[in-house]
Amino acid sequence: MMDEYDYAESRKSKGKGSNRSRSDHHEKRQGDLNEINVYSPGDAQKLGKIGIVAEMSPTNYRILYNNKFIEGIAEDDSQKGIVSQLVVGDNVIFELNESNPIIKGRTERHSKLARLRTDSSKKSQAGAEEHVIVANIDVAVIVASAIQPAFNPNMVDRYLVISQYGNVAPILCITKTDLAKPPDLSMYKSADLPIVKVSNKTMDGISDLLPYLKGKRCVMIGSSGVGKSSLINSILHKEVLFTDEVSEKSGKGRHTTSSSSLHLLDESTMLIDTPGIRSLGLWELDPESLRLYYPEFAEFAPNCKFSDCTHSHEPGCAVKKAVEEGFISRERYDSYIRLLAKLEYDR
Ligand SMILES: Nc1nc2c(ncn2[C@@H]2O[C@H](COP(=O)(O)OP(=O)(O)OP(=O)(O)O)[C@@H](O)[C@H]2O)c(=O)[nH]1
Ligand SMILES: [Mg+2]
Ligand SMILES: [Zn+2]
Repeated sequence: MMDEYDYAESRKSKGKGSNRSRSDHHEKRQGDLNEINVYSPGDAQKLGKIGIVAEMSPTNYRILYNNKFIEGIAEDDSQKGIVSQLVVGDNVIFELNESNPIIKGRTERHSKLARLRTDSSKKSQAGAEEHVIVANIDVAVIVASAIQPAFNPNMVDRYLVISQYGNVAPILCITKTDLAKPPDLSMYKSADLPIVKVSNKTMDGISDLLPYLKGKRCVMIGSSGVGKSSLINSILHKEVLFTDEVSEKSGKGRHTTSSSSLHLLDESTMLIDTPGIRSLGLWELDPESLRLYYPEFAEFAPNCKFSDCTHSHEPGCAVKKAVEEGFISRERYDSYIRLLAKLEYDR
């Protein structure tokens, strides 16, 4: 069971260098007024206390420091500007002013969940706009319900792409097994994706999920109403998060959770709840943007015979050649082709 973790860890360290340059590139675009200072973890140690952003609004934030949550208020425009550039999971450097934490900067992000969008004038890697949702995550629990809302494999594939792009190890968690039989999941066999089936009503399967989460920073992602907040409540054995019924009329969730928040299972295990991801815009993914989530293609793509090559059926495709020669993982390429076909079909 834990082997899957090793796989994830090894992917992570392998991808590290390229990931850093990618985020640095995008970080430059993010700040408008005063850009937040970004430090290496080593430098950060010397500059102040380091905490983790656990929750935030434009003016208020909560920082996890030494196993305790500290509340903060952004009192001036400079602090508000800094706070606007942070996401839950960011490691922040801060000093205490009276009891209010003043944030000096953050460390580099070693992983993230982000939405990418192409600049409509350019369809290249360089034209990608990145919007980070959570940072420094080890595990993304892709939550999908067996029913209410109906299981949607296209959504699962979108979340898989987003987690892999961000260096986050995905797990699939099927909820509401008390209401319906779990869907056919045989298509994920080759994807090396751990799958756990649970019920937040009966608590069946919750203990199977724990080994994947222990000691990690985990985030729950998935459509509204699938039971992300309920799952965190189940794991913590208490109702820390508000949940609400799925609409009877539409069978969809009501976007009950409106902002991300971080919760502690124990000192080293963090569980982050997120809003139904559709409201974050992660839902939209067009076939042309898909390749942006596979940055390992970028090095080879300029050598494709056709400049608008989709790397699927075209002759003289340098990406396909790189897969054959072992420079690009076959697994990643197969997931790209599978999702590309779906996105084109959906269009
Ligand atoms: N029967 C059953 N109901 C569940 C289960 N998990 C969640 N629910 C119910 O599904 C509804 C939605 O659950 P939430 O936890 O609010 O869903 P969410 O994913 O957090 O939704 P958003 O915050 O809108 O993104 C609630 O009424 C829950 O009680 C389950 O395993 N079994
Ligand atoms: Mg919720
Ligand atoms: Zn190609």
